[in-house]
Amino acid sequence: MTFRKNVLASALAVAVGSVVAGNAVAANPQRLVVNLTGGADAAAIAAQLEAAPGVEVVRVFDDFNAISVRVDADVADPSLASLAGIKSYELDAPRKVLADSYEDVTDGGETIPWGIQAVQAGDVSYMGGKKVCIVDTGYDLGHPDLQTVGVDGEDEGAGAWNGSADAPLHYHGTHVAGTIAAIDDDDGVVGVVGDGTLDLHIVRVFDEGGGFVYASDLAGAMLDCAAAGSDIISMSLGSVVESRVERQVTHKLDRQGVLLIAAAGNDGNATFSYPASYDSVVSVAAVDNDLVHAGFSQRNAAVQLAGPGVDTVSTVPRSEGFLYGIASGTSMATPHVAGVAALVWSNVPSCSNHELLEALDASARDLGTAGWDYRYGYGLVQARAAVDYLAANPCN
Ligand SMILES: [Ca+2]
Ligand SMILES: [Ca+2]
Repeated sequence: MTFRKNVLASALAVAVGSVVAGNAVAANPQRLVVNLTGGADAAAIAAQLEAAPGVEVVRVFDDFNAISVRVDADVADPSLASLAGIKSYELDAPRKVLADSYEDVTDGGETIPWGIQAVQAGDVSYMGGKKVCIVDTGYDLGHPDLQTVGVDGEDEGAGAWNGSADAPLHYHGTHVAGTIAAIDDDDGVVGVVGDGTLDLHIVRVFDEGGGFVYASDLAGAMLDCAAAGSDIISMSLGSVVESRVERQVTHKLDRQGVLLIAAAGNDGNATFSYPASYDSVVSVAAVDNDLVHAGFSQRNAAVQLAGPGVDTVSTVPRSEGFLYGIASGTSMATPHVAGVAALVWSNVPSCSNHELLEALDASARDLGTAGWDYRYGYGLVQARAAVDYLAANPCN
């Protein structure tokens, strides 16, 4: 008991004093994840925590032995750590978007962005029936180049998923969405699935500043995606600190058949970024339009596939005063892979998430040193080649 008390006391002390150094975002000092012992009654413990001064329960993860809490360390009683069923506390890790600002682009008829061509999106027809969940800054519903039907969403504490006067949209999520599904018409841009029939589920986790959220919020968002029936989750976000509950959620959803895809990170080094670097998540690196690895794109053993992520033209919210913008980041590479996954999977609906991914890996365009490497993973994702691969190697 004393040990547990000390754990909470030190966690609170760390929480109060902590600012993450360097280029990482500062951790909010007041968010923790409470890890429970196996078999503990999460709801009962959550009720006890909620009743304590200075503690607010944010989310109860019934299936994962965890509770995320907001703690006022000046008020909370460290002896709370001695509650039966509590194993440990950890700081809730920050997660941020993985692109900087964009530059506006003047619309002059329809442009097929270079990345859409590079992944062979135009060479495969979308056959319907797939839903992509975008966990991001929201979606400009009503943008002239984005779907208004087949789209729904929810707010995870950051404002309306489609924006509102008091919670306007940061550009990032709408840009990501356009890469996946901008409409193939005579105007603007086109996404990987351009026929306007892809099902989209939008979970808004970032506010209008596009700052950061907590790993437990992201874990909750992934569960929201799955509950909405999503086949694929696209996450253009991440950071360096692992999270137990986030990892467990990715493993569970992967076993349920969901394909999880996330950005490898923009720090230009070999560190692992999460959620991308969990075993159950596809980590996506960025290449430029010469198909050369982008200097900012993290290189490590977790990188699995590469996507176009430099000078990507896509949609931005109308509230920005423009319709289109150009941006770079592993944030831009990720939706190319998510879109290709949906496109290919719609042609082979009997394939599991693992079978689909094996085909995307096997059919990727090898870049850099021969075979898998830590800059490009298996290489640039290729829609046509993946469909051909699956015709020759059908799923059971
Ligand atoms: Ca268009
Ligand atoms: Ca290679």
